Amino acid sequence: IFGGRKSKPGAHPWQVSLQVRLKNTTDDFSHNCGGILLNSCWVLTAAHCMASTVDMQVVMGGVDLNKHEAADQFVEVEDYFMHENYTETENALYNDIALLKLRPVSEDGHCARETRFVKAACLPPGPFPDGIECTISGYGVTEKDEDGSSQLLDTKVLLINQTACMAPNVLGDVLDDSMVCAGRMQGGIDTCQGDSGGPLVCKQNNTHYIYGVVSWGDGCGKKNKPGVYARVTHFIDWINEKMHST
Ligand code: 4AZ
Repeated sequence: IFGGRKSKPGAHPWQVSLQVRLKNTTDDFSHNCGGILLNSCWVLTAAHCMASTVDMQVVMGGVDLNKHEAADQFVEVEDYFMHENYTETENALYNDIALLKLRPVSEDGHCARETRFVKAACLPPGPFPDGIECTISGYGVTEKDEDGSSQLLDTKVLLINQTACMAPNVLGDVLDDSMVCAGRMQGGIDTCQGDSGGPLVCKQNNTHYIYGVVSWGDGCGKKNKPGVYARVTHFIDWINEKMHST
């Protein structure tokens, strides 16, 4: 996160850290991407986070990846679904969305346990207006640290009109309707590498909705280069179909 501040415990209870097991270790994991808790056993993330597949765990509840915190929960990934039309080109990532099915931790079938620090985000009921303020959060690269932040950081961005974002001096016509832009045209406030898969959350009627999944950009925090997010409203049917399939 560029232009962020340390998140307060419990401020983003749907934020997860998607971690990959380091080679030849039994329980050494390293943060790879963000993710968003949709319910006890399902996490939404970016398809491009699934390149190094299988051996993954999800960590949630805490605000510092380097500390053992009472609120921490660790859950293994049982299965994953990448969008069938996920495409990487030189200029953009299309349909950059994936679902992780978590492994139940107990007899009653629950995976994540709901607490003050771990809570699902809602899927949006429909499109939200351009210009509204939404929140991004993550453990990714900052303006000060290219290794990312062990502390969860957050900041506020604006939803940017699709036509405005497709202007030649902004991101151009590589965008499609699987994407939504958010950021600050003046620069300095943005998601970056390591935030991918994490949340763009907008509050409407006192409810937090997951409006975007951190996907890609032209660098981080650059003037006239807002971040690009997988547009969750475009994928509601796909998400429900996968979650109800198994
Ligand atoms: C990345 O490399 C990445 N500024 C994620 C988000 C943005 C840029 C790059 C948006 O994963």
